[in-house]
Amino acid sequence: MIIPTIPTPDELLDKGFSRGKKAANKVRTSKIPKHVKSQKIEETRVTTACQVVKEKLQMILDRVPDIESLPEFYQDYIDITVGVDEMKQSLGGLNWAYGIITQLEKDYAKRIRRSSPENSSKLQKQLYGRLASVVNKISKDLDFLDYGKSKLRNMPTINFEATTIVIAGFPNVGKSTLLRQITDAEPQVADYPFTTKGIQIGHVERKWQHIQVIDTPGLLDRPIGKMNDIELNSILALEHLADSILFIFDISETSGYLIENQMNLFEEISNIFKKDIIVVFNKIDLLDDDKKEKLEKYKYILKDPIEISAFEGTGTEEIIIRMEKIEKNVIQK
Ligand SMILES: Nc1nc2c(ncn2[C@@H]2O[C@H](COP(=O)(O)OP(=O)(O)O)[C@@H](O)[C@H]2O)c(=O)[nH]1
Ligand SMILES: [Mg+2]
Repeated sequence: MIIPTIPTPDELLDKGFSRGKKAANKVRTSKIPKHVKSQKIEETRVTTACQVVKEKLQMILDRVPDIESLPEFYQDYIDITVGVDEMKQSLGGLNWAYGIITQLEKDYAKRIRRSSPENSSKLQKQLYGRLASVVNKISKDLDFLDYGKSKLRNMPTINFEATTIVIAGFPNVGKSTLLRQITDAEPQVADYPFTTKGIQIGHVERKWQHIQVIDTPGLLDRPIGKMNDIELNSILALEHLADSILFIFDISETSGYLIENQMNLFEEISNIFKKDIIVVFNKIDLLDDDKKEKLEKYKYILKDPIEISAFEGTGTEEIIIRMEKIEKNVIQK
């Protein structure tokens, strides 16, 4: 998400004060009748300082996207990562400051115009004090936006037109290997809550279709039953995106997980994601005859999964053919 650079209160004020001073100096050297010159100098100083601060606040308010108009996935993402309410509150703080400064500016400009030369300088100082106090009051809002900027810097870039497949399966079953095998070029690596290394998004380009495949290490590779609410929310955000889940079994069990355990995770994921699941049996290159027999039962239960070796690249074309047939979720993600 594009949040512009967020200044500290001091940076905001320094900018306002120094521009105010410059503008005032211009007035000082101009040909203005003596009896109104002091007032004009101070009025200029006051309005310039206020306007500079306001412009900066307005620029931030304009550039931060309206969270409610973002796709649901991003709203969830922002909520889990930094909190939508806190974000809105901070923006609200900036808005509040903008309004107050507008009032102060008007009020003091008027009072200075009507004042004596001596008084005009007093009023200017008073206004600067009040401006500083307003800006310092939004110090925590500016801090929060700056924190949000850093937390949201590496958000996943999602193509909402594309058919989207999310990969699940225990660690070491071959998820990354498959992603590299079927998608082209380097996958995009983006931050995602509760993933240790972030998520990876790979792309498959077919004639009329764009498919994006997402791997989420640390999220859809462990029992869901024990997760807390925030962890579950970060899974549910993926549900907005996924047109289908690709569940990978390591049928060689060399990853260290028995097929029975892998079935448990499969069932948890089927219950959470009300979607079609493409079931893949990986590492067929490592099968001995004993294993083959054990598998017959699971092949039957799972209705003929696609058998592949992600490592050797066999069987993977069938996965893509299945992906192409997925009905794209046309509801806003
Ligand atoms: N023999 C064989 N090894 C595989 C296959 N797929 C993955 N592997 C290996 O299994 C290990 C874990 O794979 P990886 O893709 O990192 O699993 P992930 O944790 O699910 O992403 C790596 O050493 C891979 O080379 C396969 O089809 N056959
Ligand atoms: Mg991996």
